[in-house]
Amino acid sequence: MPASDALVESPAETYAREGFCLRPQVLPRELIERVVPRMDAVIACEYETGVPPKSRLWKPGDDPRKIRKIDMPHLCDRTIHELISHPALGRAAAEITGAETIQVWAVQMLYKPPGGATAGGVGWHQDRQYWRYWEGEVFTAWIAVSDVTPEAGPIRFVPRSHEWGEVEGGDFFQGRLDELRGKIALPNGASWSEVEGVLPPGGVSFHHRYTFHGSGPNVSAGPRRSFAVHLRTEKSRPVAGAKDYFISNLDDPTANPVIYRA
Ligand SMILES: O=C(O)CCC(=O)C(=O)O
Repeated sequence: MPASDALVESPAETYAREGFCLRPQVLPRELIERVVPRMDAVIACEYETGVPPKSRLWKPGDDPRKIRKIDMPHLCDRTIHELISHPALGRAAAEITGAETIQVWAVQMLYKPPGGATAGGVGWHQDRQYWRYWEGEVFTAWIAVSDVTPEAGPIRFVPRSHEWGEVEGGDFFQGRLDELRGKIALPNGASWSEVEGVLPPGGVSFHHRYTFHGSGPNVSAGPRRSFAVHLRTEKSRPVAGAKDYFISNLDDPTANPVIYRA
């Protein structure tokens, strides 16, 4: 091996150390281009399959400055399903975790309108705080559908925060990031820094369930379009006795496709 190759870190090493990694080229551009109008259809409550999403925080007529968060949009639309179950996503997820099996267990469509409103932001949080019904290896792949520049309100990751365990104070729904940051009590010796997940269309970031992340308003000229795809490996299981929609359908390949097997 040439000496220079030994210095190049793998995405798996970055993910393990920092709690996140960025993969700028994962999904085909032609698929991304086909997904854009399908997102608009779902936002407009037009469901190709006739099946509505599990839930939606925004509907036509609501405040246009607010983020559109729609859960399980792949139930509504075949092209969105093709995207979130694409084998390249499964391979990239397996590469960073070393997993034998990768399964999708939840999807959020996130459309952040331009205009820079605070209501478009996502507050600092750890995904784990919302996932009480899982134990073991569950994590997130975030797919950029638009060009996610620094102006578009990219995700901001706090490097190495996945080593802190669970920390009180996070809130996805509180978009005033500076205010929220003051309420998060860091463990002794921990320090807070932020890295922006800037990605082109078709790029993907992966983050650990304990990694603190959030995102500010979109001050670019167009919408920030993305999907947060929540994944599990064979090293995860529903908590015994827990009940939740997201662990009730794991044998259903439409809702919860397996996207990688070694
Ligand atoms: O899209 C964002 O800005 C945040 C998404 C998020 O919280 C997640 O993917 O877990």
